[in-house]
Amino acid sequence: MSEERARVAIIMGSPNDWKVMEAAEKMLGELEIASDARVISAHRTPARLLAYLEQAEQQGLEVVIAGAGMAAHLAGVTAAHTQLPVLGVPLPGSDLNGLDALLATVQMPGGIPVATFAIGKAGAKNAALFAAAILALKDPAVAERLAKFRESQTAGVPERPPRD
Ligand code: RP5
Repeated sequence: MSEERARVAIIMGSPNDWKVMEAAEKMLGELEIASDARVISAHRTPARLLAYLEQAEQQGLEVVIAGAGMAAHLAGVTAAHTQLPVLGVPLPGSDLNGLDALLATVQMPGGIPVATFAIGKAGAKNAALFAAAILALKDPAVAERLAKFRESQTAGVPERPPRD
């Protein structure tokens, strides 16, 4: 967590998830958005999850990115306990390569939504960009940095494929 007040929570079910979820922190950092990364499991540390969510809004958090693998309940349980937007990132690593987590995260029954992203690092990065887009609605400085990121990304795409 940077010294600035965190606006985006990045929670994950296991320390083993960090190698993927750090992509979210990195992307937010590039956009100068402070985040708070925590290991919180819906299964193994349910009390920690409730305690964290109880104080999330008071602490100034505006979006929660939740990454989990296997029977990935973290994003859904998080969404059940907060009205903050919850962005779910299904994580690979299981024998099913994250397809299990994708289905568990995306197949929320009607009533409690979880916005679900791609499996793995691409999902973690896009969840960060989506969090930025949410903040940008009311924060022109974030909107400007997001626009610059996209411009620079576009400029970085070559017109022809590389040849050896
Ligand atoms: C989930 O179970 C975690 O998000 C992790 O992706 C998966 C396996 O956890 P570990 O056994 O690697 O700690 O809750």
